[in-house]
Parts: sequence; C-alpha cells; structure tokens
Amino acid sequence: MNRGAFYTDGKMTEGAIVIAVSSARCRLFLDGKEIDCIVPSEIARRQRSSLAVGDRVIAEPVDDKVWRLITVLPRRTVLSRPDPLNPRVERLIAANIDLVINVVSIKAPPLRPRLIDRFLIATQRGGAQPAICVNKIDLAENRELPELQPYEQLGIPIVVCSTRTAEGIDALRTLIEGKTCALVGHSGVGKSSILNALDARLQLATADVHKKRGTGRHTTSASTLFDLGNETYVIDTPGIREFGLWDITPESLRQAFPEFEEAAEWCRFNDCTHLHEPDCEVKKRVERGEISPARYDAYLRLATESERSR
Ligand SMILES: Nc1nc2c(ncn2[C@@H]2O[C@H](COP(=O)(O)OP(=O)(O)O)[C@@H](O)[C@H]2O)c(=O)[nH]1
Ligand SMILES: [Mg+2]
Ligand SMILES: [Zn+2]
Repeated sequence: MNRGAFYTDGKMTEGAIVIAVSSARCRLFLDGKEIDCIVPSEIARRQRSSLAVGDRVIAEPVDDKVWRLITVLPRRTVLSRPDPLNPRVERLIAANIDLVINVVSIKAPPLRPRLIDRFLIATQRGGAQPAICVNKIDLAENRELPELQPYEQLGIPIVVCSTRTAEGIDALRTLIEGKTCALVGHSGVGKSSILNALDARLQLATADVHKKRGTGRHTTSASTLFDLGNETYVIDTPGIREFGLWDITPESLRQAFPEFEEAAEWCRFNDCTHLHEPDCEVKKRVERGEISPARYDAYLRLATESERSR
C-alpha cells in the first residue's frame, strides 16, 4: 500500500493515515499512535473535496501534542458523490480503499436492490472493488434472495450475515483481511453493529444503545477509519441514502453494465445506447432473459436521469 513518508527529528516515519476529519482538524494514525493535526485553511476551505478519511498525508509536528498537515499524497482510489446542495461539487467519502462494501439489510430498512446499481457505479468510477453485505439475515422469513442474483452473476462477492447470531461474520472477516474497506449504505442497516461484531473492542454506538438512553436515534455523523490489525482497516460511514451520479457520461454509464458489453458488439449501430435503436442485441437478450431485466431497468432509469441532469 502507498504510504505517507515524512521526517520527524531527522528520522523518516511512514504511514500517516487520516482516520477522521472535522473542521480545521483531522486525526492521524502515526506509528500506532493517534495524533491531532491542524488542517491549514487553504486545505480546510476545500476540505470536503481535498481531504478524506483514508488519505495518506505528510505532516510535521507543531509541538509535542499537535501536528500540522502539509500535503495530501496522491490517492490510489476514491469513493465520492456529488454534494447534495451543489451537485457540481465532488464530495469525498473515503480515499485509498480497496473494497467498498454496500451493506443492505433484509428488513428495517427493507432490501432495496435497485440502490445497489448506483453504488456499483460510484465504486467502479473511484477505482475500488465492490462487495455486498446482506445483514439481519436473522429476520429473514425466506433465505432465497433472487433480487441479488444479477450481482452474483457479475462476480460481486456477497456475504450474508447477522450481528445477532454472528452468522457470516467470519466470512466477512476473510473478505476484508489485509484490505482497506469502507462500509456504506442506508442508516440503520447495521454498519456500526458489523464493526462491533468484527472487533468487540470498538464498542461503537448503534441505534438501540441510544434509544435505551432516551437520547434518540444515533447516527454515525462522520466517516471514521478503524484499525482492525494485520493491515486491515475499515471505514464506518454515515448513512448514505443514495449515490448521486456525479459527472457521468453515456459511455461511462454503459461501461458500468459489463454484462451488456459482449451483446453490444452485435447491435446494428456501433454507438448503440440500447435505449431506442432498432436491432439492438442488448434489448433482444433482455427479452430472452439472458440479461437481467432488473439490471436493464436500472440502466434505463439511470440513463434518463443523467440525461435530465446534464
Ligand atoms: N435483527 C438484527 N438487528 C440488527 C442486526 N445488526 C444490527 N441490528 C440493529 O439495527 C439497528 C441499526 O444498527 P446500526 O449498527 O446503528 O446501523 P448503521 O446506521 O448502519 O450503523 C440497531 O438497532 C441494531 O441493533 C442484525 O444482524 N439483526
Ligand atoms: Mg452507524
Ligand atoms: Zn444496443
């Protein structure tokens, strides 16, 4: 992994990684210690797009307690989405992640597989690998999950788990081992509970802990990176209701549906969008059930939507 390297007291130290970001400050992991770091105003001003959890940085000590951030090192991958208030602005969710795990739950909130398509696009565009984690399987009346079949066919790892029964937690551990991962998904699906199940030392607040205290629903308010040991890092993120499409072109949207690729070679037009052209092989295969109609529907919806937002 690409690490930050820098000098302290004339000796080189490596591995400063951003574990949390707040206004004008961030927390760093450095040589196994957590340190407080000042974010200079020119970086802070653009903070949402210029500094993220998972970033590797160069920093220098100000005194024995506080450090100052100097540079953010180039990123291997990013996970970003448009700023909800200004869709033209990219907002980073995490940086340098190997694996983005979309956590969904069987119930409370219910499984809405269509959101997975957007998540896949956002992941693919940022350069990380995707995975799907289906939590709360203890609440399932039926363990068959036909909705997830198209994703399984795409070769996306799917882990079914429950933090109540501990089913699937070991499989999840194997999946994330040695990687930097981000848990993303709706609030309430169990992201923080999964982190607690992976490492009991974390004791992160989850929804019902706060309910008992009567302080209302707890929501993880900012992304935080946790070191699970053995080069395994997991980022807990606040609930993300959906991934907006940021700066997406018709070509990049088509690339996000790799199952269309082979069929597209047989479309009458080279630049077929598979929306309204005659002799479109993609549409024919959808009719024959060879390409998942649910995935084609998702493509249709995303294509019309990105056309509108252009
Ligand atoms: N039945 C069931 N409930 C769970 C499971 N995992 C988490 N929960 C509950 O779901 C709620 C939301 O969990 P939380 O971890 O805060 O979700 P987050 O918002 O995604 O971080 C809490 O009340 C948890 O106790 C599970 O596997 N089964
Ligand atoms: Mg949470
Ligand atoms: Zn076509």
